[in-house]
Amino acid sequence: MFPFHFRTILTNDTSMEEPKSPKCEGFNARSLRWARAMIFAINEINQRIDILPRITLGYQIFDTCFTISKSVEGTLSFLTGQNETHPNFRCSAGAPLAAVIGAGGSALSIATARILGLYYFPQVGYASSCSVLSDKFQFPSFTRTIPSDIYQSKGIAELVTYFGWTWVGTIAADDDYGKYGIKLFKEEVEKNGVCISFSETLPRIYNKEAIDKIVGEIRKSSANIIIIFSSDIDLSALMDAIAETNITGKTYISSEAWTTSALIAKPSNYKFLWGTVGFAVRKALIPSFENFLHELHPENSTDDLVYEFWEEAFNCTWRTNKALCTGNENLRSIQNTYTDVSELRLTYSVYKSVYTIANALHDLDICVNGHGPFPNNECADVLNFEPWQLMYYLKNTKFSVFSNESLKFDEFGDVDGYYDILNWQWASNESLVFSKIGRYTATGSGATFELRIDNSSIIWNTPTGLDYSLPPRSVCSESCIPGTRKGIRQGEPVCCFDCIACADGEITNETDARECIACPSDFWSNSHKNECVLKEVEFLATDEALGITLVFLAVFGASLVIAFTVIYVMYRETALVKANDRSLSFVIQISLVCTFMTSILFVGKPEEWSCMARQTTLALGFSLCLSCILGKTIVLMLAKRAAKSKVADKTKQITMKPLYQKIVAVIGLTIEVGICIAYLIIYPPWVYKNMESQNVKIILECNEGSIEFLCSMFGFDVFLAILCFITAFVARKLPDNFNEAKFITFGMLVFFIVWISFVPAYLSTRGKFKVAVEIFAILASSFGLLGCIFVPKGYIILLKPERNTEEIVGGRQATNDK
Ligand code: TCR
Repeated sequence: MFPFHFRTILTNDTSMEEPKSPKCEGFNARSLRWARAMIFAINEINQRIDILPRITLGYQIFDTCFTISKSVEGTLSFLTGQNETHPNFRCSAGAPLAAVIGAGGSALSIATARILGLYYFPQVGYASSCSVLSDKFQFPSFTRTIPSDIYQSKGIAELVTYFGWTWVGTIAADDDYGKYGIKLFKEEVEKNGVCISFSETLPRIYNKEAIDKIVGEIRKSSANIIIIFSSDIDLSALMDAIAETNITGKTYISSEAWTTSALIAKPSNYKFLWGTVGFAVRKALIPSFENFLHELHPENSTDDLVYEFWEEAFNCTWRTNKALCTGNENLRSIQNTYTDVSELRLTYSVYKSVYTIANALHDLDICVNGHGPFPNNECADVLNFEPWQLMYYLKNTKFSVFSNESLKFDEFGDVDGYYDILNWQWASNESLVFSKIGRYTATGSGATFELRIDNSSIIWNTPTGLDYSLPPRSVCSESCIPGTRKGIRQGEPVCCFDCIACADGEITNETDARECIACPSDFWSNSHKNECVLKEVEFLATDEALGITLVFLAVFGASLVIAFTVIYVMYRETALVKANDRSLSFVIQISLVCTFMTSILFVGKPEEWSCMARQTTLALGFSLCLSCILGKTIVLMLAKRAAKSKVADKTKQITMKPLYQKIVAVIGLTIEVGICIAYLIIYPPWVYKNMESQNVKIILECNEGSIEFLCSMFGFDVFLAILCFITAFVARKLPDNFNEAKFITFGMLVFFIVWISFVPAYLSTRGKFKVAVEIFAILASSFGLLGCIFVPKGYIILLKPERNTEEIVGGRQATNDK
């Protein structure tokens, strides 16, 4: 059974007369070649002495018109041996019927196989590749010489994955071949994360609107790869429409049925179909087949079909007078689909079908009675056998054609998958050639497969049309680089997504990541968000400019204090030094050195010990300093009172003075030491990695432990300072040559101003600058005290020695005494 025509002519059915078999139209020269291949193979077998030596094979050819009803009709008339309702499995000449070859497309084979299956009548398909035909429950007597589409669909899916296309369109013919082929393809490809942009079905009967809709879909879609599963006959209308609308830059992936079809690969389609990649079944050179094709001539044939072909081929007619066919036309002088033997693929499949049946028959013929497979070890008779008996041999036959391909059928009546992968390339003469660029082989329903592609031999039809060697891209969204993640687009396929940059502190280190990963707590994302980098540890280091400056200032301050000590020691016998309790001044100097030096403890990497030491030594230093000053000011204040009340008790005062001062200093220091010890024992400060306040950095700082203790510690200092201030303020107006109280008042004011402004500055800075602010405050207040208490005295001692006399310095005491 061969589709010599494309379609039946639609007739208006009336139920008033007996139904007639419809007529067919649209001559298909390709299938004439197939039929000729069958005849050629049968002739060949009849001449061979190694296959069926005593038997002559015959044939009967039916035209299916590419229509189910016509195929069924052919099957019935074949089985009944003309117009009888009951099959007698004899042909019109009385010889037994062996098998059916056909019926072309899958839809037709499915229909006929259902009837033939009833009788278990052997059927060998040469073009019916649909996967459902492997179902031996439904089609028990069907075998085929073309591989099942399971292989082809998987192969195309493999190809799509191979080239990284994730966004493709599909077009299927509206028959079993197209629908099942695309279904299998989709199933396969979706496993690999490929998305289908559009999925269209070709209309069975020409329908302009449906075709236009598909064309619109192709044009609209961003998919550059379109997979078409259809026979050439169904596809040609769409291809003509595409040729008219000039859609270029798309690459079509063709199924076996149209890969090498002259109906599609025609010059008007070249400019948008070049670059097509397609699957094709095995090809062969059949020796002397070309000559056999040329032998076809109306004179030595009684068949109408040959006359029709002649008219078609030479564009003449046998009936009217215009352009009459003469019979002298020569087939060798023309080039058409029929005479073209360059791509004998399905033709070869037909050829193999004939050989399959002949070999099965041969096996049946050579059966030795008593060793046969049937009950009682009987054999079947070649001249009179039952269909199921041949079926037995057909299933088990195994042979080789042209010695390079051995044929055997699996339990489903299928052969192994073998496909050439062809690429439509421009030839030098402006035509297209089908160039082999690889192959796909598979067995066991595609469980094992091999895809081989020679990338360099492919000519691609890319949308940009620039580099023919570069495979086109067909993706909905370009993949997301590390540092970004896929963001789903609501209501769109998974292949369409946005790339969203990771948030700070999160990274992705692979392409197409679904989620960003948060960095571990010590780490932070780099600027590209593709790596977690160790957070920078921040503290006020000794080797940076700020740290060095502060340390320098601290050392400078301390040396200044020491310089004053030296001066005091050198001038210890002078009036000014003697007048101000020497030992107390010395203690104040020590405490100032101490506060200057504690600021160094704030610089550098915080350690457990430095955290504990820094605040306490600072507080101790200040309390020592302030309580000494307080001692002084209290004495000054008392002196003033005495001066005022004029109740002078010289001896009492002179003896009370140093003692008073020292007691006050010792009390102040003792209280502060007590607080400090309690602080360090109960709730000491510790080193703390601050990760919260700044994301990119870890701030290494001292956590002060108990705020209460800290406050009471400094609170006591403040208390001392206030007392100093008040007492000094009261004593400031003492008529004195050298008015110490005035300077102390002034120094306390500086102290307050510095520490009051310290609070907001400290609270509003972060990181290492917080520490720097504190150091500034320490240095400023220490310099303030130094400046107000010692500098004026130093000035007099060094630069105004004439005022450093007993009379002038002691004027106060003189006044007091008076
Ligand atoms: N299987 C198709 C029909 C078909 C065909 C072809 C038709 C195949 N190859 C080549 C014309 C030319 C493959 C089917 O329907 O199963």
